[in-house]
Amino acid sequence: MKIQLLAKSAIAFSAAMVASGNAAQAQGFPATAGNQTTDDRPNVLFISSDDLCSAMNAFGDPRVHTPNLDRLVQMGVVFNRAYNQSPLSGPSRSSIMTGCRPDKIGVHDLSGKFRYAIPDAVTLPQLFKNNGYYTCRIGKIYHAGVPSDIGQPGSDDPQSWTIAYNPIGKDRTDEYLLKGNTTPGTWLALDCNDDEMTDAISANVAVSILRGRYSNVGSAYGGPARTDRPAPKPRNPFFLAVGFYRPHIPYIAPKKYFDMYPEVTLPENFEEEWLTKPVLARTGNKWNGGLSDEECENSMRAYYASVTFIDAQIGKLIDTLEELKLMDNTIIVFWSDHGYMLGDHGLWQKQTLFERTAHQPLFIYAPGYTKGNCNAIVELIDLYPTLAELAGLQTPDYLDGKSLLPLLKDVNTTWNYPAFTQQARTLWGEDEPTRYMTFRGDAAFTFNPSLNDRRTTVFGRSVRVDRYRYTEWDEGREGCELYDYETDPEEHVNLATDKKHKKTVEELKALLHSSYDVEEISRTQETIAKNRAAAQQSLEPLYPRVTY
Ligand SMILES: [Ca+2]
Repeated sequence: MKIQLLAKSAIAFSAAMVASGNAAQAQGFPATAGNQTTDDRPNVLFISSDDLCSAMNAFGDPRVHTPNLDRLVQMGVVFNRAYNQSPLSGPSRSSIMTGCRPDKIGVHDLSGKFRYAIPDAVTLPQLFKNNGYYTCRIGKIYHAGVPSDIGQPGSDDPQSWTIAYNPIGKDRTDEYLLKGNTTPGTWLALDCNDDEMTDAISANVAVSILRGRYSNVGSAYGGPARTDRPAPKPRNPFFLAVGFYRPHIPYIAPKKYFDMYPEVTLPENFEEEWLTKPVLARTGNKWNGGLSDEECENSMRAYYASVTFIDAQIGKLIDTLEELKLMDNTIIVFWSDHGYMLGDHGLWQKQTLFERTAHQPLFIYAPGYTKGNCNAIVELIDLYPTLAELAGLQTPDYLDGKSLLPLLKDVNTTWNYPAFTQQARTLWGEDEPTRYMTFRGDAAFTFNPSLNDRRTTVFGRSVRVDRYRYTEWDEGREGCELYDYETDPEEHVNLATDKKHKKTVEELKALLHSSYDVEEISRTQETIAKNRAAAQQSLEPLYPRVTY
């Protein structure tokens, strides 16, 4: 399916809006425990990390130290098989925050905006804000270029927040010291304290906001904290979104975190396996970017160091919830926008439809609900209805996800849903080289897709079920993939053309095709073109870009 961007007629998108201000009472929460607001509805601490795969102890990989996440996952539900809807920041984050698949909101690249498809969308934090919550963003929640948008709002959605902060730290200002290559990833071990780093500043801002809301912090004129009287209770609960920028490239962390990883091991791979996979399944035309094992190991070490650095910042947030006695009425969510290739299949970074990037960590702690490991297949679009139901908020009727509350009550409850993930590829001619080009005969594609009127964009679409993953590139015209995780957990053997799996391929093909409607997608693109033109004044730019 090729995307055509020129609008011929306007097709209105039907989006029923949420009823605001009529929130039902939250379910499942102890009524009086902890340091509550005068409003008994639960708080939400919404923590995200950028480009974080599940390579860490808390999510089953003991090679990477995560003592604070280890502590957290003892309290709630770890979703072992959670999948994103597109392994690229812009589409994935737009999908998570609107609760819609990328096709419905027409966001497939880094410049897409969901409000072009659904101008009156009510985002997840906006739903909470509309229902009386204090909603706050710190750092990267919607798409922001890293590192270019650190300190900037990026593609933020101001309607979502009561207030937003854009921290900037030494990692941004010392980038001139970077080492390594863009692929697999530039890196830097900084001789600095955590608190000089952007993500540590984000955590510190969050801590200050929480203490400001729940502690007796003293007068505005420098007087001492009034420990002789109880802290005032805020009138409304919070939805606090703390979006960390790391471990996204450049992999930067204080040196002490690098020292924790004197040795790393690259995955065992077989270059010949590329011969069995469609060309569009890859994001490069050179195995490991043509780099030596030592260069790849340096990047892997830096990635691991960045993950452990992020873990330390998460520790500050948990400590503060405990200090302020907020654990009994605060939901904690931890997610990443997608996974990450660390040399798997000779590839690095994202924008593939292999398990390593379609999958990412997901953790939910909800007081009064269960804890443990959940093996059900879930999607990141499920977060929106889940959090809304936990807080007793009525959702818009156009959401694509489903509430995970049954799994938060019983991780083993019957759950038989597939997960769908897609990735756009914009094709280029040989006469227009880009540094991310991957040749395939007389054409090539860019690492970052770019939907425009001059180039053709095609999709890879993938469905994950209990045992298999089935993927089509350009609806099969550019190849198909089938992996059997029971016999081949690392996806070395593509079984799509194996006659013994013909019936499985047919079933999964039908399931995959049922997940999207080409005509509806085309209508959405027409709506986007119309709304983009009509809303030029109000939607662009959301913020002027600041030059330091
Ligand atoms: Ca990302």
